[in-house]
Amino acid sequence: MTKKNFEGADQESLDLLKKMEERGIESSYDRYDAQQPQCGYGKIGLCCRHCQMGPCNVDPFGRGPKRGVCGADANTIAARHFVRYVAAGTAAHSDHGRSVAELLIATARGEAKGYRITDVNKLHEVAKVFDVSTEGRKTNEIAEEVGEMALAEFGKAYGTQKFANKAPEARIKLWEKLNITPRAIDREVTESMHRTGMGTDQDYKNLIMQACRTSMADGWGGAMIATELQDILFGTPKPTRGTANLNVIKEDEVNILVHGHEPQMSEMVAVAASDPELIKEAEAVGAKGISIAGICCTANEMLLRHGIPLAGHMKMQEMAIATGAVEVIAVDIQCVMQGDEEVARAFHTKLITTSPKAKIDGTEHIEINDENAYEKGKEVVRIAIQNFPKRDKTKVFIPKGKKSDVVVGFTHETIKYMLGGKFRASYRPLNDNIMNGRIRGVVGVVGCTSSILWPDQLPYMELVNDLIANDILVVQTGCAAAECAREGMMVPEHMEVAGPGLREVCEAVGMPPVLHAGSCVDNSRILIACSEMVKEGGLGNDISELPVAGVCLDWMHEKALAIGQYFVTSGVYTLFGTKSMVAGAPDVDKFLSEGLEELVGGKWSFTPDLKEMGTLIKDHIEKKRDALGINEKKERKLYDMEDRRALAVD
Ligand code: SF4
Ligand code: MSK
Repeated sequence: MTKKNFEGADQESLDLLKKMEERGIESSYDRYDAQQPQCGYGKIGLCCRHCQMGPCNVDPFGRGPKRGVCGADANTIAARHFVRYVAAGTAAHSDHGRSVAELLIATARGEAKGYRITDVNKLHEVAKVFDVSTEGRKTNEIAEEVGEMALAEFGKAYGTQKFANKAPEARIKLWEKLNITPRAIDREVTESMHRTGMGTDQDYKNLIMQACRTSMADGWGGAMIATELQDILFGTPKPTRGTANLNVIKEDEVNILVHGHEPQMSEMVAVAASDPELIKEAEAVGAKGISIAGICCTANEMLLRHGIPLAGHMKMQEMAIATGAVEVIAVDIQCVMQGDEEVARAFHTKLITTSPKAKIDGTEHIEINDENAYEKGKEVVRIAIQNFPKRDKTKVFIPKGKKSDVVVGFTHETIKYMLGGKFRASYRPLNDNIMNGRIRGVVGVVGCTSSILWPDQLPYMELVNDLIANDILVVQTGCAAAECAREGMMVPEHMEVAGPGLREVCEAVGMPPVLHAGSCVDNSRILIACSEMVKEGGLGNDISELPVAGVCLDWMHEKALAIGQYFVTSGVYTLFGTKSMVAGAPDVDKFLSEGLEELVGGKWSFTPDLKEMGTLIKDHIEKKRDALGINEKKERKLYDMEDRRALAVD
């Protein structure tokens, strides 16, 4: 059960939860409590609802049924459960990617008013991946063909995902040998659904191998398409300053929260909010201006590209509305709680859904598509302005606490430029610093926040500080990144917490020891960064040889499992901060945590114990360093000019 202490870390969230309780407004924490005790079978993967002879449960202690009505055993039921999670996560990221491909085509054809091709270099890079010729062609022509090629990745009859060719050669060969190179994205999701239905695939290892292939249709397919094409349209993020926490919501301005995942809607709302005519209208109703702030991964997208403030991560969405100072919360897809509607109703706030794929009963729906986004974005802003005078000032409560500064925007391109310099962008200095031990390794700390943990529990902060103190560079995305951003960990000054080696590198380059790389789909950036590290040389021939790991602590969404699975299948040791979701089937559990490593070089660990997790990560990194032969004691050489040049920023 949730412990309802209202004093502690993340006091801003706690203050708002207290206010919500005083006002009788239900939060996700109340609903989590109301759900207790949750189904024990479901928690460990032993509940099957895949046909009407069920639901079937298998008793993990052997006292009850050992099989479902159809004869499916614990391994089959748990593995099918796992595969369906991965397929759903892949579908979510990939459908997002498909929308971006469609938008790129519409933009290239001049059918999407307000959008433009922002990063032409990126367009040319992606054109190479899709074998689209660029010679003597206009940008729009190239963009249209790149968009068409990206769209074809979803349903092509033959061949495999083009972006998978960005992996190191050894990895590509391994995937081919295991027959897990992802084919068409829709095909992998469809096949997963098929194989997990009643009476089809009933071999847990065979099922998990399909989870491998499906997840890669996400990481090296749909999610990578989303990220790369968003960069073409909206710009590849560069180091940018911003602020983060609930109190970015402004007392004297029209406040609009943008929430969800696809930047299409939020970009246009942001553009509309800077329209001088609308600013005048806002002033006419007594506001000092129009303020946009983000929630969830939309917040990450907007913060990284434009420095637009981040109000909070997933589990803070209801609290942000409960400030009573939000005129409109405009949402698109994924991680939007239906509970927002009830909280908004307790205030003057209008919750507006904008995607035809994601409506909420009882809310206003303004459909935003590629053609009308700019006009509809203005409509959303205008609704917020007209709603401002209805704000009940007696209900407004914006917590005073900290507003953290952040420096964000560390894509794999930025890391290359920052470390290598503009004219010789390269991963060489990063690899060298890993080889000489100043940096022991790199860990991606990514993924969700959930209402299972009360706000004063800050697992990401604790783990990340432990890692950087041990000279491990941390790269973050998603809500995990938002938690550390709010906690003020994404500024160069946070290098104070880092170990001496990492601090030395951060000082030389002027970068934070915790790098914000973007939203959930941007985990694909981490795959590319790992591949580039391998290709740079000195750290083995495959991603599985690198001293790296991937972590998600407070995971809740199916997307997080898909991400974890594609990290594992790409050769990365991946740790999740809960008990195993297939704990009821020890064979499946063992296959995920041991068997897979023999096949794909990556493996899973599940543990809610943060200390244990820290130890597992550090031991793994040292083991990889030993295997690479870079742990042999070398005399610590003082920084010479050559080293300094290698680290210099232009
Ligand atoms: Fe039960 Fe088998 Fe149907 Fe699942 S597929 S609900 S185990 S009968
Ligand atoms: S929003 S999927 S809670 S990271 Fe991408 Fe955050 Fe997880 Fe949703």
